[in-house]
Amino acid sequence: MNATPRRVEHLQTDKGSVPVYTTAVIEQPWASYSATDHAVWAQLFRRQRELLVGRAEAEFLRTQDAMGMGDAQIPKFDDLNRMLRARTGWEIIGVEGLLPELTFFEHLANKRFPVTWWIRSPEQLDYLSEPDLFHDLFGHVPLLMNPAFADYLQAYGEGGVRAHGFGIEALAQLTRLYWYTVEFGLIRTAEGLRIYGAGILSSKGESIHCLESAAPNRIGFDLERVMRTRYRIDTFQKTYFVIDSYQQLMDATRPDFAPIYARLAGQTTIAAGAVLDSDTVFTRGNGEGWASEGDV
Ligand code: HBI
Ligand code: FE
Repeated sequence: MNATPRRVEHLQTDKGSVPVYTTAVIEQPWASYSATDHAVWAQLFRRQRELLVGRAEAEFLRTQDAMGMGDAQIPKFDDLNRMLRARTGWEIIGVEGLLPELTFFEHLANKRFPVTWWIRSPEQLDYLSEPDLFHDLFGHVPLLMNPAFADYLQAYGEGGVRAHGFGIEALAQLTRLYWYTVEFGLIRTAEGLRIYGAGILSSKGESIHCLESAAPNRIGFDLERVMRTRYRIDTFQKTYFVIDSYQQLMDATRPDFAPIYARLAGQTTIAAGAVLDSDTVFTRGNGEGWASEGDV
């Protein structure tokens, strides 16, 4: 019997919250989940599923069902992996917390999606500052069954590994791309705008805010525009970028990024809430409640 893996979380110091990184790949210690862990999963699962009907992209919800995710218990990675391997060749691997960027990119490039093994406590139902099992499994894993999205994520990982040779500005640009697509992306469907970003899908407040609030901008996806746009980590996003299809993401990521990094090197970044003349604007936000500082 293996020891239970560590639960690696940020450190609270006199300088504020400091992220802690880990590289271990571990077996999901499924037998060690407590009744409280399963109850937290069940509560979050039911709450989000109720909210997401008519808000999440329909395929996301269908895929969750098809994968057997439900409120009865925390899913087993092995069960999900059988379906993922058969469908797109991806697998999920258990991790203890945040990975260093390059390690994270290498896993994606090899079609391995890191999933945090531990779940938040009942006191953290609405917010925590790092990924946990609910965010990773509920939010990210269903889309790994979609071939176009899965290819995009792999290409993204390969791009990330290469970007390490281009310096920190290129890495910042790639992080913005991940943030505004994989984490906070919206998609245009025949029924209207829908959510596909995992950071929204796993958040009660943002699931409603991103579609219904008058505050944020909703702007058509444009690769270089997104790579220049700063973002929020501690409040709802000021801007959401809207794709037409997962294929659009894959097509945008196919070209060599080296000329893009070179072109962007001469340009300023864009504030999280800015709207440009060149944008395709679906909604111009009224900015209500926006903090004036704090874009990263
Ligand atoms: N590690 N476990 C984990 N999960 C993430 O989403 C993650 C990470 N390390 C780095 C990282 N994300 C970011 O750098 C992405 O923005 C690329
Ligand atoms: Fe995430």
